[in-house]
Amino acid sequence: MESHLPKTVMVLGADGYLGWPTSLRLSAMGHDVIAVDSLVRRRWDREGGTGSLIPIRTMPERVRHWHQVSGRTITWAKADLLDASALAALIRDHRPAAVVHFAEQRSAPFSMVDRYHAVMTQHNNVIGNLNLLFALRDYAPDAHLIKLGTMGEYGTPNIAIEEGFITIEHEGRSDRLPFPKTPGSFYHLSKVHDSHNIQFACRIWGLRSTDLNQGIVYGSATDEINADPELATRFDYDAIWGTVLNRFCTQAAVGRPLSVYGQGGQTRGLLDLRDTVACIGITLENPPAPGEFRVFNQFTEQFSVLELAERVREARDQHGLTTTIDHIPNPRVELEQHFYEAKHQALLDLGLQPHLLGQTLIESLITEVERRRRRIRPELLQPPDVDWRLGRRSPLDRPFRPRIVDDKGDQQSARNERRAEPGF
Ligand code: NAD
Ligand code: USQ
Repeated sequence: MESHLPKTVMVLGADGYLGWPTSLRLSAMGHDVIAVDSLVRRRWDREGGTGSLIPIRTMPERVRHWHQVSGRTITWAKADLLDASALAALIRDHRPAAVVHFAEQRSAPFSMVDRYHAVMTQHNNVIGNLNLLFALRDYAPDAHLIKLGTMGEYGTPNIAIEEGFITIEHEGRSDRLPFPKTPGSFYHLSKVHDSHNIQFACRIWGLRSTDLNQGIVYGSATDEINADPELATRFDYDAIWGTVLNRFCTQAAVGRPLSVYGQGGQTRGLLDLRDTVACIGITLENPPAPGEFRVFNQFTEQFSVLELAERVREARDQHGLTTTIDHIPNPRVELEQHFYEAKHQALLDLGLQPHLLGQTLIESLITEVERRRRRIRPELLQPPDVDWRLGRRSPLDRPFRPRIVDDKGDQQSARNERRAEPGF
């Protein structure tokens, strides 16, 4: 899809699983993409001993290679959203028409390790997002902020989930209010705080924003990556960063049992990586009005965790391969049997054509993983050692000294961040 109106678009978190393929897609659409990332995720990997199954290039290599194969330029800038002045300078210098904000700590288990990780997650996400709101107010108030939220903001209420808002009648009066939120981790809570801050900024400063409450993403392919594997994005499979279907496909590829937590009745919205990049493109082409805060639920199908495991098992059965499913004690505090019905109409109405999860897709994902079989580190497929009630369970090989992330100015925070205790 080529854009009718090429724009300057800033992608924050451009080195990540979703940010990189989105940067490629937006550039392919004809937009001028400014790719920004602090590279903190690569640091968290180094410190925690995790890593992408699919090898990924550095950001300078990525943008250079994209230029060679497409002739298009993605401008790369290393910056931390916690550094308010650096972020404001970027917004001031580029005056983007839109900002796509992926740049957050995105793992629920990582945020539940201990007090330090909970504070660090909320500090990174909430303060980074606040810094962005102020930079937009001051230097690009008309820009469209496309913010990645999460379906997990809503939790699993016993009523149908609307797209962001619900009309409530109470004591004879009625109002359209934000849908109630019951998130399941300190990470998911950080997204709720972001949503409130963005909605407030739209109300008081007239900013415009789309909050994309996205489900769990799976897959590693997009049109741009398929055309050139050198442009690959990261693929996580460990118990901290690996999301459920990517993890099950990796387990299946090496003949390990699929790790269903508890009964597996936990139901979630999911989508293909190709649909993530399509949704961002569609959202960008259809901006909200000034002052408008709108919410789209960004997923295409809902499955229980056990259904996902069974789908993977069936796909393997087709090839005469036996896959077992393990029910391991659930380290999280979450409902394992519950009602779930989440609306997701807005993006379909704007033209999204979903790629649905079929056996062929699961097989191609497993085949992609099998190609990297030798890079799979069995210890990363172990059950998680982060428990929602107790934090990290395994003994540490040295005393853990959590640091306080203070708020004495951004530089100080950034320094604390760099000095902070490694990983988990
Ligand atoms: P990721 O960890 O692969 O990428 C996030 C990127 O943001 C990393 O490259 C990291 O270095 C960068 N970053 C983090 N904090 C930063 C900061 N303060 N300043 C600058 N850069 C920073 O994660 P992802 O899977 O690509 O997720 C991207 C976004 O989408 C996140 O906000 C996440 O909450 C949301 N999301 C992801 C999924 C999913 O299944 N992956 C589902 C729903 C929502
Ligand atoms: N689960 C298993 N086995 C596993 C891994 C997970 O049973 O090996 C279960 C979990 O208990 C949970 C479900 O699968 O019930 C989803 O877990 P997940 O790790 O795939 O997803 P989650 O922690 O919710 O987080 C991921 C992304 C996050 C994003 C979120 C979207 O890491 O950035 O916001 O998906 S959503 O779930 O809609 O909130």
